[in-house]
Amino acid sequence: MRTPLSFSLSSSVATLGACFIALFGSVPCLHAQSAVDEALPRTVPLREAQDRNPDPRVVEVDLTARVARVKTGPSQSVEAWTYDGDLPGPLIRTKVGDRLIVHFKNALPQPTTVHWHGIRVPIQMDGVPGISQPDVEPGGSFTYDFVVPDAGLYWYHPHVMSAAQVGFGLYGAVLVEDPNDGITIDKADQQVLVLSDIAIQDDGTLEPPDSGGDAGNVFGREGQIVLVNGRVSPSVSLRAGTLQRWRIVNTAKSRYFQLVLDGQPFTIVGVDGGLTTAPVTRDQVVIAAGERVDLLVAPQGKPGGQLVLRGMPYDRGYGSSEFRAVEDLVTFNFTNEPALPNAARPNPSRPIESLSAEGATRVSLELTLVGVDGKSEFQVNGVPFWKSKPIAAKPGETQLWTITNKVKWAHPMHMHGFFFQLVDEAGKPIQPIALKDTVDVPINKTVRYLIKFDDREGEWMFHCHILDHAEAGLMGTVRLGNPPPSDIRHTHR
Ligand SMILES: [Cu+2]
Repeated sequence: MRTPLSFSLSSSVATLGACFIALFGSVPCLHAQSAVDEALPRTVPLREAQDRNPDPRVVEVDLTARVARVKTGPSQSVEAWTYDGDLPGPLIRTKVGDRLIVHFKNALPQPTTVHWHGIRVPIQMDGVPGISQPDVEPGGSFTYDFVVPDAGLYWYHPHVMSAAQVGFGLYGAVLVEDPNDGITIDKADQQVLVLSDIAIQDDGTLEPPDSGGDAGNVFGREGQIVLVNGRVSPSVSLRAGTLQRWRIVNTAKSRYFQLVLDGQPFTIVGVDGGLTTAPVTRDQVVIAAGERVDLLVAPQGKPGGQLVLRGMPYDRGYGSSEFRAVEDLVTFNFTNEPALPNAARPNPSRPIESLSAEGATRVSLELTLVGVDGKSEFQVNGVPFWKSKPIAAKPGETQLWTITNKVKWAHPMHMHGFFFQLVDEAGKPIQPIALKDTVDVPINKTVRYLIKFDDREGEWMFHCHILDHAEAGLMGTVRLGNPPPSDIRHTHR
């Protein structure tokens, strides 16, 4: 039997509230007491992978997925699933055009793979079992080897039992730098921030990935402990007014981050696929699961005082903001030096050729949520992933995608392997032009984008990056060119 699930859910908002709290738990007070100022770093530390190749254009690293006890605060730790024993995994730093070689080993008790979110890799390197490669079995290994063609901040995570494995701690960032991007900011003031959360039970172990049952799938499970580069509410120390560049990725499996800095402005210079055609200034920034932002900010305040970067409650469905606390993400302790005056910020501009909707093939997706045999199912055009047919595309073809969200939950929709450009109802580019691979499709809203496929034939995934939604059906594929048939729909059911 098939019924629109929204009826049964909306009838009992109070029950949902209780459910939400049960799912996400109360937020424990884990804020670390800041140490003396001089002991504090200027940016939140993030371990980097060691490049063991002397060739300046080749970055070659080892990466092992394994269970390890990680510290999340001065007196808290958890046995998490990690890359190289760290939460998050090590930052892989490359320059645009470099060749990246990753010798990956699986020391987990489960099969896994590595997907390189946002990087335009060949299909064989995309990390999707059944399409790209076989599962990397426990004790097995796989070498990822590709060129990083576009500057920007990207990230890596498994594409096997993603909701469970990402939720357990498997994620890390890849920074692809362009030394000539025109942003001259001291290296010491360039910061990569990996935002995530983790769900830890009262007994100190990881929460099972199916906690909360069907309602958990519909809500999209959030961890009650919010992490910034693996730490709870870290503190840094810098001189007030110091101009910084923050490249931020949201690796949480469901949570959105709505950032505010006490009303101080962020200059957003880039998003998923690097710099946009022009910066925009905002006093808050929402980063949906999977998205990235590149922003300039000069935290201001009294010398010797404090300023806190906060995550404000964000409603991504069913009033979910009501069940959340304000999160202190990073505390800035200003030194006693006089504040630097607000200086003009770099104003980088990157030419991006806008795609044209003229002659583009129309593709329409309608996202729905239904109950099937007492179980919630997310559907694209009336079918869950395992019953779907691939969308056909030809090399060189431009498509205009119209995604309509008829669910009372927002969905950050991610396309593997390709960037897209957002357009309005008339098919005209939304300014500034940006290269995106993940876009939030808000509740009851429609998002449109143009996507141009190149000659990397293969079957490419697209899916909601609320990973519980993806696994409950909100996925699909594009069959570009004439790749061999895949059994992806069987491996994902
Ligand atoms: Cu979703």
